Amino acid sequence: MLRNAHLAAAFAAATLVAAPASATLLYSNDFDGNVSVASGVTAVTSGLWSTESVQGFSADGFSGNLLRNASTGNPATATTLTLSGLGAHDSVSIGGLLGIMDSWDSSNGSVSPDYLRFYVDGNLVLQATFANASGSVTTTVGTALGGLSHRGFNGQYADRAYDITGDAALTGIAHTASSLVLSIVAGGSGWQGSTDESWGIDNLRVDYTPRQAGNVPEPTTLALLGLAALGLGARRRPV
Ligand SMILES: [Ca+2]
Ligand SMILES: [Ca+2]
Ligand SMILES: [Ca+2]
Repeated sequence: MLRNAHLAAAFAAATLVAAPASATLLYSNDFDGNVSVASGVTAVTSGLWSTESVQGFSADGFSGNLLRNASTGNPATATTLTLSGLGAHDSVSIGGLLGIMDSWDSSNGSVSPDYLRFYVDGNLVLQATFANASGSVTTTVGTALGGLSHRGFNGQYADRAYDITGDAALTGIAHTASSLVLSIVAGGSGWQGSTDESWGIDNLRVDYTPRQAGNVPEPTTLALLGLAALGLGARRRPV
């Protein structure tokens, strides 16, 4: 009975401290002047951060202005966000609304491949392509909104919209460093950019999962478990 009581107490303690941590906002930007940065965190933007009206993307929940990156080159000019001063954490997640504008040519279209890539600390976490004008491969990033339809910008071509929040590749990215560099950049040997193909983002957000005591078993918990195991061993010894 004593053994069981010890084990029950030890496992109860382990269960209590191992409660899952919840995602917490690190940074958000609606590109309409509302930027939120977690307390103690510094946000620095670099590369391309120009904004313009969301036009027809308003039907998909975009609002006011969005960041639009229409740069050319391979790779094109990145949109980069550097966050520093992060507290202890185990993972980060990236969310927002993504606009894929005009004549993207997929990875197997007429002037292709066209890729959109997300990097965290220089590591590629997501590579996506979209068959807006030619080709046949389209990556669903998160949840597709509204299908392939004209939303403005270059009126000759249809656009796509996604809610990237919750995308498997952008959620729960293992990360523990005190700084984070998020880069979003288009490229590929078929990337034309400019008004031919571009991308935009609205309501960009980065969340992290603060490390709680229970994310790693505390020494006291291990000691309790050890004591319980010792008790079990003692009980099993022949008298
Ligand atoms: Ca906006
Ligand atoms: Ca094109
Ligand atoms: Ca292209």
